[in-house]
Amino acid sequence: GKEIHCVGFDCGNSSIRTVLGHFDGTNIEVELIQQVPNGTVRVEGYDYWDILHIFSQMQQGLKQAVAAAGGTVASAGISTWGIDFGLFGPSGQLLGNPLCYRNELGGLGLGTLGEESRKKMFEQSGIQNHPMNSVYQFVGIRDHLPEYYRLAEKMMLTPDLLNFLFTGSFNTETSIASTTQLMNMRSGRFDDSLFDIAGIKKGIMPPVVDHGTVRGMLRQDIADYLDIAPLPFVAVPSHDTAAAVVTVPSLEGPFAFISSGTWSLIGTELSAPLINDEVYNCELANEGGACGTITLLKNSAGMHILQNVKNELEMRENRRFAWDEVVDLSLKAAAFLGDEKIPLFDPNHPSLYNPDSMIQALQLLTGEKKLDNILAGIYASLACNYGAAICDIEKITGTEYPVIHIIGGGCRNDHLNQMTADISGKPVVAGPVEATSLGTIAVQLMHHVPGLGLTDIRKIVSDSVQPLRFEPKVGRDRLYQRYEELLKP
Ligand code: LRH
Repeated sequence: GKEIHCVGFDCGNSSIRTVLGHFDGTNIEVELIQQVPNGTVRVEGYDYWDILHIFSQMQQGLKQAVAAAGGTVASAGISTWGIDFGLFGPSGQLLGNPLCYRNELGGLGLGTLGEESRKKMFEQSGIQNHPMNSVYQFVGIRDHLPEYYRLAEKMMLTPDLLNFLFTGSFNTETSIASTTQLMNMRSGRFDDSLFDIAGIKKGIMPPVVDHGTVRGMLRQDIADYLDIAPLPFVAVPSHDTAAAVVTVPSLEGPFAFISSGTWSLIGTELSAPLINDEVYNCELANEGGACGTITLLKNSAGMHILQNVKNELEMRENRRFAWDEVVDLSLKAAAFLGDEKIPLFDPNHPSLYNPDSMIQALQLLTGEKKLDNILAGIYASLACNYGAAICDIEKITGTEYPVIHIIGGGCRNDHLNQMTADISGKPVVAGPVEATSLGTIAVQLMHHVPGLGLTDIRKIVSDSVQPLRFEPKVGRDRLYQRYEELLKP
C-alpha cells in the first residue's frame, strides 16, 4: 500500500522537536527533522515561556517536514509538557507570555485550601494535590496577579494554545486537560465542583475532543505563508507523558513505566481511575492516558537536577561537559565512597525545585561539599526513588510487574538504567528514546486507518523499536535501606 507520513511535535521543557513518521502499513519509522532548544526567560522573578518563538520554530519544522516527505504530509499532532497555559482576554487576544510552573504562585494557591478541600479536590479529580497543577497556579494568579485573572476569559493549555495558533480551533483532550486537576477523571470531563472548591471562575475551558479526531485544519494564511498544502491537526494525547506511554513496548498484561525527561513519571496504565486513601497518601495521580486509559503515576524529579548541575558546571568552568564525563566522575566517586557513604537525598525535596544554584542547594541538602560525590548521590538517589515508587505502585495495584520500562530521552543513560535494575531487582527495558513524538505520530494513524485501536497501535510501535535490556547484577540493599530510612517521616 501507500506510505502515510505524519508530523509529530514534541515540545518539551528543554527542546522543541519536529519528527516525521513514515508508516508503511506495518512499521513506523521516525526521522528527526528539527530540534531547537527550549527554555524559560526570567523577568522580575517569574519564569515565562516564549510561546511565539516556540510557535515560529514549529512552523519552520513543519515546512521542513513537508519538504522531507516529498511535498505531502497526511496530518500533524502536538504534544507538550503539562500544566502551563496561556490566558485569553475579552478581545480574543493572548494576555501575555505563559508562566512556567516553577514559581511560587502554585504553592500559594494550594495554601489557600484547607485539609478538607484538598481531600475533596483529590477525590473528585483523581489527581494528587501538586502545587504546580494549573488549578493552583490559577488560584495564585487570582490572588497575586488580579488584573491578569480578571481579564482571563479562556484558558489554553500549552498544546491547546499551539493547536489554536495553527488552526484557529479552541479545544482540548483528556490527557493535557487532566494536568489542570479540574477534570473529573471518572467522566473525562471538566467538573464545575472542582472550580468551586478552588474558588476560581468557570466557563474558561474548551470542549474536549476524542483521540484520533481532527482538532482543526491548518489556517489557510499559515499554509500560504509556509507554501504548503493545508492539513489536519489530529487529536493525539497532547500531554507528552501520555503520548510517551503509548509507545511502551509491552503487549501482554499490565506494565510499569518510567517516562524519563526533565521529570520522571513513574507509573502504570489502568482502564479506570483508582481513587482511594492509599493513592492519596502516596501522592499518585490518575492522569489521562491515550484512548480513555488512565496513567496512574508519580510525578517525580528527573533529569532536571542533573541538567542544572551540568549547566552550572559549564558556566563555572567555561567549557562543555559531555554526559559521559559527568557519569564518569560519578562512577569514580561512587566506587570510592561505597554504598555506605554515597550521599543520598530526596530528589523531590522542595529546595531543589527551582534554586538559583542547584549545586549549592544539593550541598546544603546533603552536607556534602565535593561535586563528584554529589554526582554519585544524584544517580543513586534517583534510582532509589524509582525503586521506591515502583514498590508503592505494586502495593497499590496489587500487581507485580516483571520488568520496568524506561522510555524517553532519559533512557539513554545506561548507568542509571543499570542502577535502577540493581536496586529494584527487576530487569530494565530501555526504549524507545523518541517516545513522545513516536506516540504522537502513532495515534494519528487512528485518523487514517479505520478501526485501529490502542492495542493495534502499541503492536505497531512495539514492532518498530529495539529497546535495550539491563539485567540486575549486584544487590544494592544497603543503599536502598539507607534511602528508605532517610525518607521516613
Ligand atoms: C513532563 C511533564 C510532566 C508534568 C510536567 C509539568 O514533561 O509533562 O508530566 O506535567 O511536565
